[in-house]
Amino acid sequence: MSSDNISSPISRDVDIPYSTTTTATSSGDPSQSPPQPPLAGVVPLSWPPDGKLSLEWIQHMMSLLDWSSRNLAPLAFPSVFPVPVFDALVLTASKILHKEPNCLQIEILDSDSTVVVVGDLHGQLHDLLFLLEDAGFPTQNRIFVFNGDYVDRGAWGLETFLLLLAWKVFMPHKVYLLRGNHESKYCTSVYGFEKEVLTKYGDRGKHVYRKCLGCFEGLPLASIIAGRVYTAHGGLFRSISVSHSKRSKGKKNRRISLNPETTPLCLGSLEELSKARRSVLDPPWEGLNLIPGDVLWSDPSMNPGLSPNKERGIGLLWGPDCTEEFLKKFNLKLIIRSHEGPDAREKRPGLARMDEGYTIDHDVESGKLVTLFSAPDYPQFQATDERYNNKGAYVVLRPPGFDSPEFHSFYAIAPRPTVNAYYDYEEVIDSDEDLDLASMVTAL
Ligand SMILES: [Mn+2]
Repeated sequence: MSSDNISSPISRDVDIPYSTTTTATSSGDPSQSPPQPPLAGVVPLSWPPDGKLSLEWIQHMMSLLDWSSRNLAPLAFPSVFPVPVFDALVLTASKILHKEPNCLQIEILDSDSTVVVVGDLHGQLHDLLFLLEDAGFPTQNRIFVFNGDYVDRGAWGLETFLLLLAWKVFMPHKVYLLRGNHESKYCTSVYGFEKEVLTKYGDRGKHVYRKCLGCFEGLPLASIIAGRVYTAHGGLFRSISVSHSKRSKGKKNRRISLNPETTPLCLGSLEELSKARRSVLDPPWEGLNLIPGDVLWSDPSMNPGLSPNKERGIGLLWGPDCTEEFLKKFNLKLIIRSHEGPDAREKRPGLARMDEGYTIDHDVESGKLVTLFSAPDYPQFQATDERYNNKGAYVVLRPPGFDSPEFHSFYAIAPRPTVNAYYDYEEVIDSDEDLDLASMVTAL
């Protein structure tokens, strides 16, 4: 892996303490290089002695991550973000996240509060930094809901995830982080995040990766904003019907019918969602615990009904009739889901392209279904010269109804710092189709 512009002059005006004479060099694959001493002149981030993060601390962290992504080799990352700081941040965030319910109820108490919803980010740190400036930082009356897929594909998944964890720790009731399908062991082993972590943290990489996976397990699955808007990474989910055999005098010997060929699929309820077991490294595609996999992997379709999502190998496809049923049943007006970028949408005739970072997929009697994708110029690494050049978008929801989404599209930060990918993007398929279930079994 080549060094990423170490010798180029620092072009951004960042107010972090560092020595302008500091250089780091690497040649060849940094994961093969010997351990590096801390860089002279770089002041690493330190965890506040009282454990309380401040806005200044987070702003400093943002500057530092931006600077290091432009000026340091990946393997020098611990020089700015030492393992003890990583440990403290992830432990503090994990404790908060694991206590949250599967489906967050985000009540808006302040009449002038707005809610910003963000879709897939996929390690595109600089675009996230832009988004936060453009939308405005989280505040007491600006709530953020992130819809998952923070890592993989892009080269700064670790920075992206850690920054979001810091905001979560600083404002736990104003910043909400939902789980995406990429916050899993299987996806991160295929699409780059695992290798990114091992490269950046060297001999502590396995420890750091394991802690990230533990944190992913704690991420909630969905949210309901102001009682009106349902958000989740993939979307809707099935009912898990369990029929009890009457022969066994009500004892444990129950008969469970799970074969989708024989059991008609029907939509699950919010109560079922609340009872699902989300703390799994990879959501199962078979067995009893199917709701997390559906919520994280499903896609809308223009065909009516619910059906297995054969393209993905996990999750469901649901039609406009299901959107209507779900909205009506739970008195909702809007569904905001993410999960499909320009590459996925290119292969889905009948559904709109992702050029603007959002699409309105279902427009039904009770409300709408929106797909929101916040990674512009995605994926970062592409094998062809012809890029999608998609914009990213975020949604602002305003009182009193919070159900008329205001879309904000934005271009990618250009140029991106030059770095190498952490996965073989010429070999690994573009979108998440054809999930390799066999390798997922071994990944478990
Ligand atoms: Mn996804």
